[in-house]
Amino acid sequence: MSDLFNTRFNEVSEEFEKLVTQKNSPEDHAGNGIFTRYKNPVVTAAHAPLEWRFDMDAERNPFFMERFGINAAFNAGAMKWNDKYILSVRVEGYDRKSFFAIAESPNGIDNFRFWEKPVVIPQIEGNPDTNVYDMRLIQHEDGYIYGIFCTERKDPNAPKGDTSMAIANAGIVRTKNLVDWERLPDLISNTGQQRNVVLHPEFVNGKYALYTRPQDGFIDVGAGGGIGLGYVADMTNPVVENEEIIYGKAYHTVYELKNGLGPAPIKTEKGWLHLAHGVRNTAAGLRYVLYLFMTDLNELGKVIYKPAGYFMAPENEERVGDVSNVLFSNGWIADEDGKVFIYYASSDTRMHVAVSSIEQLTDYCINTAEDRLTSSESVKTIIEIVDNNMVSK
Ligand code: M1P
Repeated sequence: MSDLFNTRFNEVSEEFEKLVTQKNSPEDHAGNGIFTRYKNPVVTAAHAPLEWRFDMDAERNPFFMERFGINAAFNAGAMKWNDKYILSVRVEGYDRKSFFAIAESPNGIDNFRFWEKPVVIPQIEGNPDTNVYDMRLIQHEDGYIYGIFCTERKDPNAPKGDTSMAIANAGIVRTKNLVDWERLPDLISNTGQQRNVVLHPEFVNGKYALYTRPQDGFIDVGAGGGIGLGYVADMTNPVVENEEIIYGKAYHTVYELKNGLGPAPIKTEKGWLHLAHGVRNTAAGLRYVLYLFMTDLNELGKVIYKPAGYFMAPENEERVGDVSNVLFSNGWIADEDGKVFIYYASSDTRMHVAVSSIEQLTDYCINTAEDRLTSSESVKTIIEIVDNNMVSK
């Protein structure tokens, strides 16, 4: 082995071990009482195993040079599996292609390590995916773990010379061990393109319930948009029926331009707890924030609590990345003791965690006023809080 190879191998390995074993701790301020952010990102591009990136043979790689660059690690699905906290991370190479890889932590807040190899997603014959991303992991009561993700392909009707027009749809895989994945047909819906599709974890009248996000174009939702709910009789022939918008976009809100569901909802005594993202346009480009809402336990399509505005927005270094000013989440884990780990990505670049509880999140949803859509109504909300405080003095 050459000296250069040895020196670089040792340096790079040491840096890697230091990063993946780094302890995480809560931020040092009182916060808002709703959740606690943790200081360090939990998964980054630099967490990608060295074996994926380097040829470890000194003869073939005397400079110990990277052979495959990883650009980002973000938008991860999440679940608890054999007492471990599991993320299905969207890993993106320098070549712009995303793929999924499972990362595992013993405590949910640090020490995330990727499994040996990325996930192999079987391809649909004659219709391969160009790019795949944003997998939601859902443990369904039918016994399978489903991975619902966005599959993107070039639009066959793109005018000559247009190299960016694409079509998004929901790809579906399922597994029982997170290693061997069975590919099912892509979602069949008649409301245009689909992204941010999520499977509800329980049957509803014997059918699978799916949250959708119909859109007229690849980026713009157009006249479509909003979080939809539809039903599928058989996941091996996933035709969506009776799709209805349950949470639409609205003027002068944080979801004015578009919105989409994050992870599958968490069942609580007070209703289904949902985490979603809302998008608005600004002079500096699109701004993505996270918001919460709750739906009725028996009537899935009925929104019962709708706190105004955002629950989390990009802060400090979260604001900067490949696509700046973006928070996006498609994974959370509710522990048996009620603690909730919210995994969110910042600016399409890295993964973070914030910790809360079912009690805190439902309290937030139930007791935060709705958006009454005008400045004067917001002032009234504040005055109501002030007046209540005066009465209770
Ligand atoms: O770049 C921000 C996000 O944009 C898309 O989300 P949506 O369809 O809701 O606009 C997705 O590409 C997502 O991966 C990305 O984080």
